[in-house]
Amino acid sequence: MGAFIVLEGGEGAGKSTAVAVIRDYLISKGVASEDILETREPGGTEIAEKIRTILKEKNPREQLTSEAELLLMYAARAQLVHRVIIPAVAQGKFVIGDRHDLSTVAYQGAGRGLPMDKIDAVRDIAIGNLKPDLTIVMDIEPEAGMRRARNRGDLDRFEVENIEFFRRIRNCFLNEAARHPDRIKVVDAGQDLEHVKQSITDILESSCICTAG
Ligand code: T5A
Repeated sequence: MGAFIVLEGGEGAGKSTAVAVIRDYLISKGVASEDILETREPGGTEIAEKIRTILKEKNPREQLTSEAELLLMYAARAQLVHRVIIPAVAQGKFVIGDRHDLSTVAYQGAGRGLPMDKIDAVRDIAIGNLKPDLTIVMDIEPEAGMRRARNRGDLDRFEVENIEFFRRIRNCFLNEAARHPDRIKVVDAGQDLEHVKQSITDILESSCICTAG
């Protein structure tokens, strides 16, 4: 049957960790591992990964504008959606996305302050009305998420933003989840790993995803 499941959230929320939980869940339901694809955004194709490098690197000689950032995010997403996600789901595969479109609403919309009507217009060109079957927002206090990110090492161009930027992003994720409770679920990502895993499994069990395989 196939599905597109997305993890969203702030820095250091544990999205990459959660991808593995979803993969294990699908396998426990009888989905073959070759029918599960993991993607990350920005990135996930050869061209999109090149765009990711531009987006993440700190360049002291030239600051990326918010407008260019938005367009590059959608250029990368268009490659991934049309080259990977849509064909895979059409073949009955499961795609687990480490970030997708809601990140743009949160980071470029709430974070950078770009108007939503402009974001909607670019999205329409890039990916049309594609929507994930299920989005799980890994919610964590920005201070705690940044502590985890800092422990991992070097900070990228986004991670050096101030805490207010990340507070706006967090509020946006939570507001979007409140507006669309049928397709966007929230996990308290500040819990220990075992509880996080259980919360994700509970969400998958109660969604149509559990009828897979
Ligand atoms: N961006 C992206 C936009 O601005 N707009 C967009 O449209 C898109 C798609 C991507 C950047 O691009 C921005 C957002 C990002 O700033 P990235 O490197 O992919 O850059 O950044 P993140 O997606 O934020 O990845 P991170 O690795 O920072 O966060 P994760 O994946 O949420 O966290 P994870 O799983 O790596 O965990 C972080 C650390 O915490 C530990 C892990 O072991 C790890 O060390 N951890 C826990 N520790 C204790 N308890 C738990 N429950 C834990 N869960 C994880």
